[in-house]
Amino acid sequence: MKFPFKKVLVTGGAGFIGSHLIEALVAEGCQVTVLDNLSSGHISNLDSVIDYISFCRGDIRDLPTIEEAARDCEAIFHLAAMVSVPQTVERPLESAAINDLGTLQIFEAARNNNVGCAVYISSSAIYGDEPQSPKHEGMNPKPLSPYAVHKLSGEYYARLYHELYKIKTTSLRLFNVFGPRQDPSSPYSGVISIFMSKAIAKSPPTIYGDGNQSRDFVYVKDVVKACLLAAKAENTAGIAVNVGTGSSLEINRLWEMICQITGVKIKPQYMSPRPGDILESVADLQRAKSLLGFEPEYSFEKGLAHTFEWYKRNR
Ligand code: UD2
Repeated sequence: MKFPFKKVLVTGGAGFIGSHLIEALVAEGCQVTVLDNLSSGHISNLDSVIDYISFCRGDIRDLPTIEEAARDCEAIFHLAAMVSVPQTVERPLESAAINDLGTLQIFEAARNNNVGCAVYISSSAIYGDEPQSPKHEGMNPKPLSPYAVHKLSGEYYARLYHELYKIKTTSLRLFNVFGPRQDPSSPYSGVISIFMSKAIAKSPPTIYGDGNQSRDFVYVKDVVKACLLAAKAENTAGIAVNVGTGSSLEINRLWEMICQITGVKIKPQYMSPRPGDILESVADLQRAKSLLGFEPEYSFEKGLAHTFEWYKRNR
């Protein structure tokens, strides 16, 4: 099925995931407006598409700016957020203003501009440390951080905006996303981006805890595919859907694989576990498969190989 929307808005489009999504939308022939305040994204992430998009530097806390960016759009992909969980623990009010109220403003701008479709990027964080595994969408949410509370409230707004105003909203609960352009510069960056840059620099990584904790690592191109499927889907309005791979990998094994691919042999340093770190996180993909027709295309090894190529070129 051809992509049904011509003019679309992507919030947070200069970020890691957003920039990959925009490349795909441009390839689909869409006119893309990007709204990003560049607080964590980089304009250089958009180098390959900058001549084909309209870039608006602005903040989702500012409703008139969003209204302007959303004008005449048929669909919105809402990715802009304060993305670091520990940052939201330190600054819960700022997180609420961005991740909660900012999200509500996106839906409100959609309503005011008659935008018919919105894809909202949520997170597996909403499951918290619920021990049941794999995590399925019918489970009770157990948010453990302001980030998770705000992502969950975004999902509730998404559902409300479908029920009250008939906007076709879908929430995607992303598991651990990795790939080219993920920024390794903060201690709270994704573990793969940190381990890659450590391996390339030939320095030992830190593993928090015993390294037996595991994660469902999904390659960014598969996340993009899920976003496009969600925009096209007819049967996901008001619903939240997991996006992962359905398999998990232990952090110790992850470092071994990164050593293999980068050709280094370095022992990791171990430190005490991070407070609140969850032991096992893996997505149940039944809903994604049945409602979106989503099936991840990239094996972990293939995704890691592409990621390595990028970090080598851009270290
Ligand atoms: C991810 C998301 C977060 C939220 C959460 C939901 C990222 C960056 N964060 O947090 O936004 O959605 O999932 O539960 O995707 N680790 C090390 N050494 C390091 C860095 C990390 O051992 O240098 C461990 C860390 O303790 C954890 C695992 O690797 O057990 C994954 O860490 P992460 O920060 O990549 O992601 P996570 O799952 O904490």
